[in-house]
Amino acid sequence: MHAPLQTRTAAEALVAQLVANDLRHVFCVPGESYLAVLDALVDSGITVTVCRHEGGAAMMAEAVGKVTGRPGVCFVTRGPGATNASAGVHVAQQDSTPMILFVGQIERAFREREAFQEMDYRAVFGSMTKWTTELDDPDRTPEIVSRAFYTATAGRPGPVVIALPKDVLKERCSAPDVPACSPVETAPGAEEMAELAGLLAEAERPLFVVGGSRWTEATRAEMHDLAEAWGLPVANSYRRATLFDPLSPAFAGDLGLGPNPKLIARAKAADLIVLVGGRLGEIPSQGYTLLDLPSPQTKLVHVHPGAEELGRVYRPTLAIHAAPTRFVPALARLGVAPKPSWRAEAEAAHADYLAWSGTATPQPGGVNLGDVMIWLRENLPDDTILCNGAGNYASWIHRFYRFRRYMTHVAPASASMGYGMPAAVAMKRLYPDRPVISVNGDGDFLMSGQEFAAAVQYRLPIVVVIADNGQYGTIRMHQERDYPGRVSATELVNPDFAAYARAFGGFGATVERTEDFPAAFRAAEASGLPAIVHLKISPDAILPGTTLTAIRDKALASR
Ligand SMILES: Cc1ncc(C[n+]2csc(CCOP(=O)(O)OP(=O)(O)O)c2C)c(N)n1
Ligand SMILES: [Mg+2]
Repeated sequence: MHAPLQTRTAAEALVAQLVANDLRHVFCVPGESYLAVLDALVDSGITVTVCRHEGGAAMMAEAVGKVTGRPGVCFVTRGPGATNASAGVHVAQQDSTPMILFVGQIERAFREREAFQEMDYRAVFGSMTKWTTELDDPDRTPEIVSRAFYTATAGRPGPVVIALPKDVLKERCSAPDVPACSPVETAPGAEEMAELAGLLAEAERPLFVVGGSRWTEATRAEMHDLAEAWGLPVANSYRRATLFDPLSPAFAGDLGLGPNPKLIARAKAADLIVLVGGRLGEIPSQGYTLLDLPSPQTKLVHVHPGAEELGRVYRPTLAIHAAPTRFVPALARLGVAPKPSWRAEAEAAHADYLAWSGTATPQPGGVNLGDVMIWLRENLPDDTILCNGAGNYASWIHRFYRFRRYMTHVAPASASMGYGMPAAVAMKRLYPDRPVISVNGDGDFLMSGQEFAAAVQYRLPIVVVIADNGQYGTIRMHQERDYPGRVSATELVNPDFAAYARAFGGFGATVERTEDFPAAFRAAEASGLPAIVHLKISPDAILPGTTLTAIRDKALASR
């Protein structure tokens, strides 16, 4: 039944259209520019999470979009609210995540006077979104919101921004709701699949690389069955570790930052690379060195849901315009005769991965982050969600933690700092019954550490681990490589993070030795409160494989 005409405002129609799309959560920082929406949310059944910074709110929405494949929704106010939120919009762009950001806007009558906090959203967000628009006509509210759901999710997913003039929101909308967005699936053609069968039949050393978005748990499971049955080695792209179980015998390793050199050698020696869903961007392509560009010598099959991504960077041997959800079942239906050489490669690659991730490397200092990750992987349930942002500390996550289940890692492929804390809040709001942990660097955490207040406000018992090495370690590492001994703007004086947690109403513990971590972590869990476990890491422990001192000495020696 269509809603009765003229009885609701545009703000109410907007919220009804979100409900029609089965949206459960919105993340926001309020603003007087969109009071009418805040009011419409009151009786909507949608759960509202109020945040302390729009960057955090936008990252929370992005995290929801990432794990569910349906747009995460964020509301912020005009001007400064919108520019703060841009941090999360950029993550959604780089990570191919469906997301909708609604921004309060000045009244239509004041436009172009640079009224209070006025901005031209099309100009500001134009290069960051799939679509930026402004709602001009209250009667078009359902249409515009429906289109936002389609645009954000179709092809290569990404962010949409909709500005909402204050006066439009209060006007009457006579248009009925639009039915929920039904995702646009792109299936491969029979000709392309036949060509792929031919390429596989010729290949002795194929390597599959899974990445991007538009996967589902079922598609992932089908990819496992197929890879294991055929003996195909499968690596994951940067920050897409949950697309393949690391303990599957077909798992070849993580083609991200700081990868196993043996995996890089294997990828370079492959005679066929089948890239499913990802873009092979700067990080997984190892700074565009893995394949010749634009025309790789290695045969490359690129499977992507966005037609515009095919041939954009690499000219593939075969382009398949398809979402992983439709490609993987089509692959399973191909009459392929697996070769013994494939399985031999997969087994060797998997053995390399197990050796690379098996035991922690020695580190200077009292706390070895490798041992911490290994303890977590051995002691946390498989459905635990681990969130993080950016910094060298994440190298130990990528190398030693094992994401056994789909979407249990929520981290930005854009390597945006300050993501791990808001993402953990969003995940615990979404999945209250699953363990959620957030792993952060000291610099990283304080970019959105204020969202710890949201965790306290909503009583979310998440455990936040902070690897505190007193520096912006990643940048210090590059500094020592390029300008050895000349430290500039990378040292940090930090608060007592355990006391920080307590000041907010949470639980805090400080760990100075690896062997004290398990008890501190268990105490954090047992507190039932949002908790911070503050790890004191030696600044010299810069990467699992080397130290800051070694990097500096090497750079000095080569001068
Ligand atoms: C929003 C944002 N600003 C700056 C950077 C550049 N950057 C990348 S890692 C890093 C330092 C991270 O420091 P920390 O969180 O303490 O982790 P560590 O490297 O010390 O382990 C910086 C400044 C970034 N990736 N994102
Ligand atoms: Mg640090």
